[in-house]
Amino acid sequence: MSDHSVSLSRWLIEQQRTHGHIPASLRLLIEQVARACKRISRAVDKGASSGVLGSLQSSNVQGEVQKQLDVIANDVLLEANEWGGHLAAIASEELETIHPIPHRFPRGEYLLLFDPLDGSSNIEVNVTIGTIFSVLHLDEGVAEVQGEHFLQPGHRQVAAGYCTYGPQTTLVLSLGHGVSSFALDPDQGSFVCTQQDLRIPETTSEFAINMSNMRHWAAPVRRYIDECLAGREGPRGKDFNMRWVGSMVADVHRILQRGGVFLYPWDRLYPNLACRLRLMYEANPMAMLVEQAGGMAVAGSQRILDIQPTGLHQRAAVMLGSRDEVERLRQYHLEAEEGSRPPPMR
Ligand code: AHM
Ligand code: MG
Repeated sequence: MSDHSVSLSRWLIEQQRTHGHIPASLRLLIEQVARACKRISRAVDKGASSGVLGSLQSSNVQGEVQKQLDVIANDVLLEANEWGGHLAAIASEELETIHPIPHRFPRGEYLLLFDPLDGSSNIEVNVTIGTIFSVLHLDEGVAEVQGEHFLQPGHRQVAAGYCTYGPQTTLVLSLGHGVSSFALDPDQGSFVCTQQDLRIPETTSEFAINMSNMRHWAAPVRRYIDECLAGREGPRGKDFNMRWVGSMVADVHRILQRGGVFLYPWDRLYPNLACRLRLMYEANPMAMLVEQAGGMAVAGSQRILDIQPTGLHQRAAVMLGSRDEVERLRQYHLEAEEGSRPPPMR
């Protein structure tokens, strides 16, 4: 199914016929998220011409200055998803507490989490940004949804995805049976399936990290990057290339297409925050996509999807991408934890 004529709606129906695992309410949820992403894409496209660029006076729960488009994207996602009867509650990187579904609408069985506009520092410079989302199932028998009901480890995600707003608007999605990619056809105004069963190459010689934080990294990450930088003459015996967009969606999208490894590790720069990226809105959905595409995602020695969350807005170290490199990083962290350091792997 890669004739570019299969719409997202048809793809969802065909997935259900093939696997029998997609309830109608989950289909509606995905379609509503996709519809919201189309509206956000339009707002991003219009950019300066419609006066939506620039910062607001407000800060979000993370203490970060909000951009106008952060707030617009958040409102669009809330508005598109609260009326359909498929959700019990919503959590957003931009909101301090959860957003229960208003009583005037029926309540559904799913929980939706999102980072409405990832990479927002790139908005003004016209570099790819995106929306990241994660879907969980609400446990049975919950009368009133609270923040604690969202605190499920990432391996319990029912679906995860992101939409990039760049040269093309691309939706990448997993419902737990592989990863598919959809391009927004601007003529039809609909997403069409362009890639099925995306696979991340196991080996790579490309890494993505913010090198300016090098002095703040922990020893295993320093060791890994030092060895990459040593190139052909070093212990890895090959040269590496580096890319860093500064939008996780864009960096992960590149890795899903051609391999690579993405690192936002713990560093001393954010000692009180314990890392830059958020577990529930960024690390978990991306880890699910990467694992579903045959890659790996760890926070050090631990698999990201096994972290038991303790807070809605908690942060996590993120190392994900091509299996061989992420496994090496995991080994380096294990060795550091055990206090031994055998000769570097080749
Ligand atoms: P945001 O969700 O507020 O945009 O922050 C997350 C972004 C990621 O997309 C990106 O990988 C990282 O922050 C970039 O960080 P840095 O500014 O250190 O390069
Ligand atoms: Mg983000």
